[in-house]
Amino acid sequence: MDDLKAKYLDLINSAQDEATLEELRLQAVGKKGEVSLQMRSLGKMTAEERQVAGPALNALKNDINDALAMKKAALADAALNERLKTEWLDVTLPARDRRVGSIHPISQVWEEVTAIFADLGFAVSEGPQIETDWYNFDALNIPGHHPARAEMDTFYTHRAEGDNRPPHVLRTHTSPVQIRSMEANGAPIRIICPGRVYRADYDQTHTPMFHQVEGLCIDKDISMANLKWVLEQFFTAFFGTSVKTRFRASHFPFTEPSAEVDIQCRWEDGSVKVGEGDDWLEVLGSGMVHPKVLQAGKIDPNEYQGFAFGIGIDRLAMLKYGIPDLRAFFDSDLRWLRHYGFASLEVPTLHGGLSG
Ligand code: 2NL
Repeated sequence: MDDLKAKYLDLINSAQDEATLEELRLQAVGKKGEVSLQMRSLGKMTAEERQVAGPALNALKNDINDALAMKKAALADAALNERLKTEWLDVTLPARDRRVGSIHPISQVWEEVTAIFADLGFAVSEGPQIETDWYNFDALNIPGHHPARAEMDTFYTHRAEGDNRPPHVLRTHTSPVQIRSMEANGAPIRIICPGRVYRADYDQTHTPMFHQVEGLCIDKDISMANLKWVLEQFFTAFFGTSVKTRFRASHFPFTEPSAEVDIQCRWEDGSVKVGEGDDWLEVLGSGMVHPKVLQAGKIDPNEYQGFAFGIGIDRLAMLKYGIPDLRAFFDSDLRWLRHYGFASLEVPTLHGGLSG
């Protein structure tokens, strides 16, 4: 028994893995193991011999089982220490850099313009991009023979033979939203309508889809003076510097009188600086809403009058952020977007100078 004990404790001690330990367990104390065979021989012994050999064999079995358990725990410990040596992780390292998207300059300027007019008390109104020709043209005093209605400038939706619904167009301005607002809410009104508009035109300075923000202010005592003040407030907030405006007499079917508005600027090495110098840059159209347009919106022109204006958002973005090519806005070129885009947390605020 001492030989058996010495042999197995030695083998167990030098085992290098769990599989070897299991083999040793079977060899020693398994059903057909050496210790078990010895136990079977107890039956052939005399009662006195058995009284000595029985407890001794049991003790041997326990010693071997204890040694197996201890060695197993030691092997597991060693394996864990080995893993801890190779698999450690420095949780204090900074996180990996990840590419994040950016805000398109048009979205940025859209938000800036909205924030400024909201501060001036204008609500934001939006509407459908597919309109009937009544909302897009007739309600705005643009008659059937007007060149703006010609097929070449306007996208008309396809109509099947026998379709007797009114013709539908992709809106060519956001004015229909204002007509809908007049109809739905009546006067007084103080809204801006930013949105996508469509015209069949494509060259250096025109894309078939672009962005416009129109404004409408109607009440019992509104004049061109209010228009001029609002626009000067707007440009000064938008460009972050005081900007002079110049009104030039013009003509639109939906306003009377009408004015085109220029802002003060200076040209320098082929690029333009707004708010300094004594050149002028045309940026918007405006006027007093035509009585026929008020009537189309179910507002009594004898009781109410107001001003309206329209500005191109894309054009404003080019001016403010020095973007030279209009068409690049819609190329979805990632290098361009990363260069001209804004971080998503650069939320426009009035106190933050709007540009972030
Ligand atoms: C331009 C011209 C303008 C308006 C838009 C408007 C809307 C209603 C009634 C009257 Cl509902 N007018 N909008 C007025 C004058 C000019 O835009 O050249 N924009 C870039």
